[in-house]
Order: sequence, then structure tokens, then C-alpha cells
Amino acid sequence: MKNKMSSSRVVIIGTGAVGATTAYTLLLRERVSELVLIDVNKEKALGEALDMNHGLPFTGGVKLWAGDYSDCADADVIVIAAGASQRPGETRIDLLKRNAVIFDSIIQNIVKYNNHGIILVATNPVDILSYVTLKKSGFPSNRVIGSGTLLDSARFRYLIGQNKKINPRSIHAHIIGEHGDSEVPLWSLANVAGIGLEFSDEDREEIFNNTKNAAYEIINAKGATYYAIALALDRIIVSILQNEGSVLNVSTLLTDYNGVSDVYLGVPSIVDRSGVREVLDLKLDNEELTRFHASANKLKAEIAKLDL
Ligand code: 6V0
Repeated sequence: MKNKMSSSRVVIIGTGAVGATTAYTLLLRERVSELVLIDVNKEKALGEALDMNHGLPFTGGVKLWAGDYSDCADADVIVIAAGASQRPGETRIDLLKRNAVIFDSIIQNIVKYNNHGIILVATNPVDILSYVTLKKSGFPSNRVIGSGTLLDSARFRYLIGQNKKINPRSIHAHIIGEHGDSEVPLWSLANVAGIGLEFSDEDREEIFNNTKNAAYEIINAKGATYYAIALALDRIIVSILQNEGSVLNVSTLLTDYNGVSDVYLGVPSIVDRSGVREVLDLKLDNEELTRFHASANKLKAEIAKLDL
């Protein structure tokens, strides 16, 4: 089945490991009719576009080129994967200063040409930079989305699947909060076919630590993470372009949500052609609620240091 919209353009800003792998994923799966690559390093974007175009005889007819910001004019979705990534030992928050500066110019350039599309942020710290994007773009919050804890939830489901010897696609489990060290596992909602899952304390600790520390482990091993995040971004983009209404743990602006307001965090949200159509009202247990508030407070303290 072809998943391509009759006419859809995705622009990817930042064609490093994450941006290029996302482009390649969209290309392989023939998700869009037009794919534009932009990078401050023009040679890099050109090289990626050439390399991928040479694969077109083996795939379908996606039109792909290295472009510039004027190509944002007709974009349905603009993905931002530009900026510094974690070096071994660095947290995502450590990237904030460097990447907030980069976002200033990127957002200015986007809004010069586009005020109707959806901006999908992947650059870390993704929740804070999504909030920065909201403030700097003037877009409504439903059209500024962060990849949030969708990737963390996928890691969580994979690890639970390994533990229970069940296909991760059949595991329903959520990580919410910061995409980072304060993220919150919702053990109370983890289920298979609606049946709650039991774990020993040791198993819980091991599964959650391996979820939370996955990026550190991969970065130590090979320098960057990109395959799974590319698939997560592909999932969000398809849910938008095809007006799916899938429930995805994306980062979105929270307003009076379990006592939390004015911060972006990953929570289960309905994603369709309008962007985030609705945030699902989760019932958290006391421990989950305490951790969720701590995650929100941590990010709000970082946001307060920014000049927005
Ligand atoms: P990378 O491979 O260093 O690529 C970054 C790219 O951004 C490079 O090609 C740069 O030239 C380009 N760039 C820098 N400044 C600008 C600018 N002003 N305009 C346009 N392009 C620019 O990094 P990688 O691709 O590994 O990571 C990119 C970002 O994604 C980092 O912040 C990562 O931390 C983040 N990730 C987010 C994940 C998530 O779950 N949201 C997962 C993995 C990585």
C-alpha cells in the first residue's frame, strides 16, 4: 500500500544523522511527494540529496532536492533536526544554550515563508526547544509539535516485549514528561490486550533504567542515535499527513493538565492534519503524578533562564 499523500511536501532542516535518516525513511516508505533538505552546511544537504536521488530508480517517485528556506512556502510539515547533539556524557539539557541560539535564526527563516504548516521539532532538548519554537514562531500550539517521549515509549515497549517475550507492537505502555533524565514510566497503564502487566521490582528498575539511559548507551557505542528517532518522526508525519488521529506521545503545550501549565512535555495526544488535536486526560497514580510535576518543574526552571 502506498502511503503518499497526493501532494505533500516535507522540509527537513538539519541533514545530519537524524535529518538524513528521517529523509531516507520517508523516501523508502514513499510517504511524501516532495522532500526538501536544508542545512547550514549546504554541501552536506547537497550530498545527501544526490546520494538519495541515485536510489530513486529503486524506489518510487519522490521528488527530493537540497533547497533553501523559500521552499518552506509550500511545506505541510517542517522538521527541525538541526543543531548540536549529545557528546558522550552530555545530557540533553547541556545542549540548550547552543541550540536555542540556532533556533532563533531557523524560526525567523521559516516564518518568513510559512505560516500555515506544522513544525515538528526533534532537536534536543526537544521539549524546551518546542516551547521556544512556539514562542518565536507565533504559530498556534497545535501546529508546533515535539517528538517528545514517542521514542522513549518505543524503547520502553521494546524492553517490556523482551521481558515478556511478546511482540513490542502488542505492548501498550507510555513514557511521559521530559524526553530526558526526568521522564516518567506509567507502569499503572502498561498492558497487553487491556490486561495489566506484573513485574518484579528488579525488572521494573532494569527496564526503566535501560529505557532512560538508551541514548547514553548508544552514543557511547556509536556516537549518535538516528534509526529509531527517524521511524518515530515518520510515524508522526504520517499521522499528520494522512489525518490519522493516532495517539502518540508527542511533546505538546500543556494547559492545566494534571496541575501542569505553560510547558511542553510528552503526553499521549491525538495527532491529525490539524497537528495535536487533543491531549488525552491521563489518570496518574500518586507516584507518577509527583514525578510528572518534578519533570515539569525541571523544564520550567530551564525555560525561565531563556530570553523569550
Ligand atoms: P548532527 O549529525 O551533528 O547533525 C546536525 C546538523 O545540523 C548538521 O548537519 C549541521 O550542519 C546542522 N545545522 C547546525 N546548525 C544549523 C542551522 N543553523 N541551520 C541548519 N542546519 C544546521 O546531529 P544529529 O543529527 O545526530 O542530531 C540532531 C539533533 O537531534 C540533536 O540535537 C540531537 O540531540 C537530536 N536528537 C533528538 C532525538 C529525539 O528523540 N528527539 C533523538 C536523537 C537525536
